[in-house]
Amino acid sequence: MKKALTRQQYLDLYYFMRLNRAVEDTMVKLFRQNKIVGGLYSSLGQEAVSVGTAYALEKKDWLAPMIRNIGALLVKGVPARDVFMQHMAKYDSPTKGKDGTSHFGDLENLHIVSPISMLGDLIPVMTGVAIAGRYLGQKIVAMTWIGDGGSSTGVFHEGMNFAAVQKAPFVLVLENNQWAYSTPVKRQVPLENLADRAKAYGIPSYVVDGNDVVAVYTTAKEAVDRARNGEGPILIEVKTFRRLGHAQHDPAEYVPKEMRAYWEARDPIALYEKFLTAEKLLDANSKKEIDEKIEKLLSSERDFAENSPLPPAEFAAQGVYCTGDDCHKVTPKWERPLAEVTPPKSSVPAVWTVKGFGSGKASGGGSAPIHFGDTEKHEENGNADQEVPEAVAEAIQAPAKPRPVKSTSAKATPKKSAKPAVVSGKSPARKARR
Ligand SMILES: Cc1ncc(C[n+]2csc(CCOP(=O)(O)OP(=O)(O)O)c2C)c(N)n1
Ligand SMILES: [Mg+2]
Repeated sequence: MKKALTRQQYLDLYYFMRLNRAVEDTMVKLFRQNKIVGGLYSSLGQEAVSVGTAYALEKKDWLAPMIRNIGALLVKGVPARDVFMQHMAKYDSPTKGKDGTSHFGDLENLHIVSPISMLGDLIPVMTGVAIAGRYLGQKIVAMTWIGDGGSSTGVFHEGMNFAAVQKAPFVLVLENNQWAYSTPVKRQVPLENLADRAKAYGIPSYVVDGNDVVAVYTTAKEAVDRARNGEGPILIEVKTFRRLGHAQHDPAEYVPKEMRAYWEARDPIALYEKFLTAEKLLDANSKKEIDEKIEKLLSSERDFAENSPLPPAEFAAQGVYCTGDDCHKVTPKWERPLAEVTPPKSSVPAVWTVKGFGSGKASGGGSAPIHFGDTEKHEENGNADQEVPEAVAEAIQAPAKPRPVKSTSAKATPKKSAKPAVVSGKSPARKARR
């Protein structure tokens, strides 16, 4: 561990790792008392991953957690009581008892997208969030996590390719904890470093020790800064270990004893305490203060959760299907005024022209009359004289020199010029492919 952070940052990382572990320890107790509804997953030994990565985000940034990322929720500002109540299906929980585990988000304030159970599906979703932020000129970064097992799904590859070609400000943390349920990583992917998957998408990647919170944080911070500065998506492989079974029901007897012993000796909190003590950032007194602060906080958060009622029986039938205005007014919450999403306000110019939708340059074509702005007419198509819908006719200009390459780059020049809109290698799509 290198010393490079402020004292407050070091102590924050420590506090959140401790809080993460204490929240999950409390939930194990609740589970054994039969107060948790559904499964309970654990991130024991992986706290440095959730905390170190989420701590690299700014308040305006977006994240979407997976099952072992309660630490990331806590860093982003979710109160422990919400995590408890959600798992206990209480009426005051974010989903009012309709769903368990961490299946909740907060789009309004904390910028959290709810987890999706289908592994990998958050990758294209968060890529969309990242691109939306760019359109709105918000300079945000979107982050999500995926396991070693989840990195073998089809949607992982589709999503990463899409993020790469769009140069989305997106950071994916690949949490390699050596196991996907009872399958060891070597039995499901023939790579030493899962970060190598990034090569297929032409994007940068890092490999980092997931039990060293300072290394995780500094790597994530660099990745987040790069993504924010327009370098496109970045993959971080974090090597760590799932210390318990897949969930509470799984004793994980299939894990070799030596492997477990190796990683138990590398507990991220114990390692960090050693570092903080050696650097004189933590002594017995300040440790005791933190112990007491967390104990007091969680005791009241747990009381609140336990005292919250279960949802009334009749609520089970409500809010399941939306029936329109008699359920609630369906309004597009995320609709933006046209002026906000088009130049000069948006950071990326719209690149095709349809009446009422921004401005740009379209190219005509028989079967698909509206292409992205930098797509030139295909020479062989010979469709220059084919009919073009009225809506786009006025915007269509013949490119000076036909090229057979189609690009979906979002960078185009909305000026009335005879030159092809994109000729330099500066487009996000082109750069990403290098
Ligand atoms: C597409 C898909 N396939 C299978 C599952 C069932 N499933 C849930 S978690 C899990 C194991 C995931 O392992 P990994 O991605 O390594 O994450 P970890 O549990 O180790 O954090 C499986 C197979 C699922 N949720 N989605
Ligand atoms: Mg795994």
